[in-house]
Amino acid sequence: SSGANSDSRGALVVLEGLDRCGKTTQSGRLLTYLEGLGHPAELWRFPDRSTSVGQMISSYLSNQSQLDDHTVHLLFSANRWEKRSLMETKLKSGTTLIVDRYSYSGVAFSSAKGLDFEWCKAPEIGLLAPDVVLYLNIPPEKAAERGGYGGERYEKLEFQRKVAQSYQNLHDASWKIIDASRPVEDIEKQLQEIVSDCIKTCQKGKPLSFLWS
Ligand code: T5A
Ligand code: NA
Repeated sequence: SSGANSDSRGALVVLEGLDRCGKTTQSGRLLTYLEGLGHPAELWRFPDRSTSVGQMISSYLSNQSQLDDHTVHLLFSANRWEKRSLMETKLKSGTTLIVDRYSYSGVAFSSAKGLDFEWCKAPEIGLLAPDVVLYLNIPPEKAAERGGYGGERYEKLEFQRKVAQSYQNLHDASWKIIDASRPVEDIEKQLQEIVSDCIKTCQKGKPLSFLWS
């Protein structure tokens, strides 16, 4: 059989990790892979800098504006909420979404600044839960060597060390820890296998679930 049934849907695949861990490189390759298989897929990223909320975030990240830590946390969350219904529509229509950063980034980066962990999680409650989180695990020192950090606000080694610790408190059953220090092609192959399995499960009618499940 095709494995598809009336509850068949696309998979919500999230890539997470420190700045420069290779998320963008790997999301692009995953999209190409799925397109090659003829599977409907789209590449999304957060922050989505194209919306008006996203533009406020972008200006903050590039140090062109200052915002209170709580305020920017809620903007990152609002930026996911404004895409939530489209996300659900796409998944239900059978499209797999490859998402570069999601709620885990929101909590990891804000709590690394010292904000309360549970307070950081609260505004994410009710967003769609990923079917799989691909955590690209890399030592902060090694990420910092890659092409050099640009000028963005969080691209500092000391801060990235704290973010790595925050991420450790966010693992759940949907996480796969990927060794991201390996060559691009090795990581790419491992991700293809994980995502193919994940898509099959969703095509068989695995229900959508919600954060923080
Ligand atoms: N943020 C985000 C929050 O605080 N709260 C939130 O809710 C969200 C969603 C912007 C910032 O916002 C924060 C987190 C971020 O600090 P962003 O725009 O996604 O987020 O910025 P970055 O994640 O920093 O994007 P980068 O482009 O820096 O990192 P990537 O995408 O992880 O890495 P990539 O693929 O661009 O690769 C980086 C370099 O390494 C090389 C690449 O060629 C490139 O030069 N590379 C490798 N080299 C060797 N071996 C490999 N396996 C390699 N893979 C890639
Ligand atoms: Na990126």
